[in-house]
Amino acid sequence: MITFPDRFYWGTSTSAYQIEGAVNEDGRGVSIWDTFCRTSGKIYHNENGDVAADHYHHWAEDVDIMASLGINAYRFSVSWPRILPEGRGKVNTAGLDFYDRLVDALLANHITPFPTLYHWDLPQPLQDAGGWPERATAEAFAEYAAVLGRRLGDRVPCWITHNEPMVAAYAGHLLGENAPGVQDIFATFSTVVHLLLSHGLAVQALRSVVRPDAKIGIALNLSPIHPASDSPEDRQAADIYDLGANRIFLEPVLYGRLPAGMEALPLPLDMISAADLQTMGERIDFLGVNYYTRAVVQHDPEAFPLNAKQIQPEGSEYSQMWEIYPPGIGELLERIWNEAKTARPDLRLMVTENGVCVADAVDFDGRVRDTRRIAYLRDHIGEVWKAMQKGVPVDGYFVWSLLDNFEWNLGYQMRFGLVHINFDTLKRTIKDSGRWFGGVARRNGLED
Ligand code: IFM
Repeated sequence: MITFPDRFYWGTSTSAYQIEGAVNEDGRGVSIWDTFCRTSGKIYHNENGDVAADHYHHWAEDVDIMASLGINAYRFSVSWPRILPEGRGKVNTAGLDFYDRLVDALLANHITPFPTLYHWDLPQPLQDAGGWPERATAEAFAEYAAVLGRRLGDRVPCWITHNEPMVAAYAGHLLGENAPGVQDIFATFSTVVHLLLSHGLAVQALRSVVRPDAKIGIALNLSPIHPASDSPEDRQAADIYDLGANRIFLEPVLYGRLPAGMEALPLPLDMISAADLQTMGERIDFLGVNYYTRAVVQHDPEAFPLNAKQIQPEGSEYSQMWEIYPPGIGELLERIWNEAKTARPDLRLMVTENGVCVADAVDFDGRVRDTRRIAYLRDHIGEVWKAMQKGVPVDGYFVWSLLDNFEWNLGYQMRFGLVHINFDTLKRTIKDSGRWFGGVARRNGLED
């Protein structure tokens, strides 16, 4: 038996647009994902989040499921357009009431709420005004943080500003695969800058209104980057990939500085002032780490913009979306901690997402036998524990995801949940992995 420290958070993660549905109810405004999903050809089967898992109406049942399993933490995101339909200005009280009820139900069931302020669903009016490439959006985000903090800050002990700014910036503004579907390197860079700036402004805004002992962090998606070979070209490609995937987010957030190597890139770095860097590095209590896989990278002169491309190594095991590589989570946690421990000895780490998309279905007897998901979770939790034995201060582990949900441009075909959703009837069925993870949470550890 591997036992974790007392009060370790065993949680599940979700996000608003992926599960809530109810896009036209109780005064919610339009988000960029509502708009993007209506653009034909952008989403698998032209699906959308209009209903999703209908969590907006099933939230009490979903909380009951977590409580019945023994899960002690829940990371959800707040839909900005439910709170501020125009993005800033008039507050929609009905939207705040929804999250207020959710938070109270979680606390009543001894489940610690971890709200995330932004999981990619920007209010459309802010996009119409220029979106994240505009500095005003960062200022609007801080106003929104203060509105939420004032309403929930007396009870919520842990806050997360952004989820995966890299995806919001790169998939949304470089590749155009996610909302708002822009493809422009400069819009991408200014989005990165304003997301990081808005994170720091939101930390300041939250701290001024929430309870003084509240913990505040950000969730970054990070990966170990491995060169495809020992050649100097591939090693250099891996290094620049690491800069674009990891260091460009880690260093401003943890140390208030730009990473070395940025000056070699053709980017308008002078748009970032010293004061902005200081704001980006506003002190956080914990760093959330979302880990799914590593990246194996090869030099490729055709690959825009870094001359580096990811390859799928032969002989590995794969899920429906990525290589399965459990040692990567330990390698990543150790690396972050080894880099941070001198400058930020009080920093805590949290695995805010880890999970896998593997085909599963409800069997004839009503069970979902998702043994590959159980194996994935067990192997990754084991690697987290090994990193903790080496001194890495990890306080929690959150599975992505509680529910099967809308996997963005891949639609409903990709299932990550511990709970199966029948998207026709909205019936919830706890998968074998859900019961297994509940056992881990109740025992506070892994059985041999
Ligand atoms: O579904 C996403 C989530 O929104 C952000 N992190 C990765 C998950 C799986 O792709």
